[in-house]
Amino acid sequence: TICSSMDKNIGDPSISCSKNYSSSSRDGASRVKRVSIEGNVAVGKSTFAKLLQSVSTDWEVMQEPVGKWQNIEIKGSKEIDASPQATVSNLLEMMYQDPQRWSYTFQTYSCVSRMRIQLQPPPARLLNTKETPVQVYERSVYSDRYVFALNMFELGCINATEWATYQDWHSLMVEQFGHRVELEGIIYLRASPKMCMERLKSRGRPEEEGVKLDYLETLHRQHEKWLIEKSTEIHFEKLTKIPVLQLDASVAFNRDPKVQELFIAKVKDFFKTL
Ligand code: DCM
Ligand code: MG
Repeated sequence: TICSSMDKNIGDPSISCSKNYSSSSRDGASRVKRVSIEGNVAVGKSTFAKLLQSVSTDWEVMQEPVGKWQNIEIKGSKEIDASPQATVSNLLEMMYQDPQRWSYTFQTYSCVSRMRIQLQPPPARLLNTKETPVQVYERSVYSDRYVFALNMFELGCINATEWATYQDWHSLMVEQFGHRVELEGIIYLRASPKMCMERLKSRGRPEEEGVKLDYLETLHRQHEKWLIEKSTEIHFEKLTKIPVLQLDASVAFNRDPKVQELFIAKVKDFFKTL
């Protein structure tokens, strides 16, 4: 497989709202727009999300639950293990160390944990804002499937059986909960894989140490196919019609206030159209 040819592992190669609101708060909640920030690993989504959070209290940013993936609690079974202490395992690390073994598990858990977070109702302060309130998510259950899981399948790290099961439960989950996590817009932070590689190095997340440029290139291609070329086969009608705001993240938007202003202006205009 491509995956095994990649040096054995990629580590090496590299609410509106819940329907249960009281009617008054539901009116408020249905005004809330949902937007996800998409983009390659280390492109600067978290930095950008923090910037957005600092702009307006009418916007609520939900970070990607990476910390959860690094700390899976394993509670000892009472019969065998008398110790009450839970051990933790790092699923992100396991996935990068042995993608063939762990990609399916990782993709299952990352999507489920994200769904759990995104199903939470918007905070109360978003229900009575003057401007349009927006919940901004760092990535979505859609990039989980149409970028990461699909990529792992194409690299041979998720096999055909795993891919069939993944798609089956993913479709069911989105069909059942879809109305509560559906997006009104997508912000695509776009930069070259080389640039992402530099940022990945400088961020220095230990699990990602062995990630190779090749791998970031495959992820870049998946983003492009999904959000720009629109050639990825999508299984949810609404998703194919969602407006995408593309931002050139190759500029130093974490340091340059001029660029930040420009980005914020573009985002504000974009939110108005949703
Ligand atoms: N990740 C993944 N599959 C997903 C979502 C995330 O492999 N469905 C990985 C990529 C990064 C990390 O999790 O190593 C998230 O970091 P970042 O937000 O910078 O992309
Ligand atoms: Mg991040």
